[in-house]
Amino acid sequence: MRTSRTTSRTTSKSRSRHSHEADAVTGPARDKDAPKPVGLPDRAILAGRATRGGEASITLAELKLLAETAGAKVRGQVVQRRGPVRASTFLSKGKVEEIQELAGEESAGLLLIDDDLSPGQQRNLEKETGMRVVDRSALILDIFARRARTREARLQVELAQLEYLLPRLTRMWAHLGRQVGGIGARGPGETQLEVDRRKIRERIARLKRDLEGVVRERRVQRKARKDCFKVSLVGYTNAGKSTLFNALAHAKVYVENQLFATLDPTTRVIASEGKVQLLLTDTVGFIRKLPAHLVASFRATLEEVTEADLLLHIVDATEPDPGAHIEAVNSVLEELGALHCPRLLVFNKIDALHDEITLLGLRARHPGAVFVSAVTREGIPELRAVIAGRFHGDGERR
Ligand SMILES: Nc1nc2c(ncn2[C@@H]2O[C@H](COP(=O)(O)OP(=O)(O)OP(=O)(O)O)[C@@H](O)[C@H]2O)c(=O)[nH]1
Ligand SMILES: [Mg+2]
Repeated sequence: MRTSRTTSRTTSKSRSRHSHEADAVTGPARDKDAPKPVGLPDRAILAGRATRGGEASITLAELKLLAETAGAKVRGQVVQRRGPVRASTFLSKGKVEEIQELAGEESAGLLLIDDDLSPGQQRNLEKETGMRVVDRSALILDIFARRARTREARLQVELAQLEYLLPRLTRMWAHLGRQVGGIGARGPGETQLEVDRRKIRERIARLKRDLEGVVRERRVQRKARKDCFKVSLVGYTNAGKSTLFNALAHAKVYVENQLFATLDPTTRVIASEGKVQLLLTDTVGFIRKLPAHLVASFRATLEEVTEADLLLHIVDATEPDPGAHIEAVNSVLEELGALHCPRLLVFNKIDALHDEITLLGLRARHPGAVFVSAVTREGIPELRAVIAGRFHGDGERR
């Protein structure tokens, strides 16, 4: 079996970006029967399985970004390229040993898995490695919990976290509850982790009721907008949706070079024709394997997307594999039941694309797409014209 093991350090850029969060990554108190942690709780080893071809390197690069966003210090990675899935631990025995060795060398106490683990696999891996094990869904949920600012976002994230936690709430979890913190354990808060399943279920029911209220409020808002032409920005996280929103709406929503900068939708009127207004909405970004619980609980927010008259699918043109991002976004849209909405592909960040051949390739492969830079505003007039064309076309049909 071929081994791929590389050690990597966080870049100075990401270090500075997350330095204020680094202290947030604290390890949980461990079950007294579990092996002692081998290293520091925020020093992480990434591990994954390659499915086809070299796919693992791309998804692991993304996992590294997620890990750094959550404040972890990535010290290395282990990839299993071949061999059957070992049901008990997801990774082979050899790979688990390799992880232990690397974790020992790097004093890493956190193991991040680039996939979703069953509760049993997670427990077994924790036992075998002596590390705290966090899977991809838990890591994404943790980042969402850090980003959630409004009541609506907090309700949605907490619901998703508790749904994720419920099947994992073994006696060990309950025992750990009092002091649990750090990546993958944030949000529900200490008190929720101390209570038993019944209480968690009650809390879930309560959150669902509260969210129904939010859904009703949003429906009322949307009813008032039913005659408007609604355009929503969708796309992979960090593609530049909010920057483009600001450019098109002369707004100032939060933009940052980080994953999931936006959680709450913002809507602005960007044009009008007689009584009909053209509304533009910016919303949460997508990613590969977005946890199903998260998609389910963000449904209220994402209804803005499913009811759009036009979806602007923003793609970062500088991505090494934009096709994979487009597919990932389409699969979330499918999950939301939004594939029926008319869509327009918009490649953004063309100012940062120094290779003419790449641009020509993208243009040839996506003949209907628009190419813009939200930063230099190149292509923005064309984009406005295309949106206006759809708006007027729609107006004539109404
Ligand atoms: N070079 C270049 N950078 C851009 C462009 N548009 C956005 N960016 C940068 O890309 C990063 C992400 O931008 P955002 O607008 O926050 O991206 P987003 O899609 O809203 O991201 P999330 O809300 O996190 O999903 C920021 O650092 C922006 O400055 C562009 O046209 N060119
Ligand atoms: Mg954004």
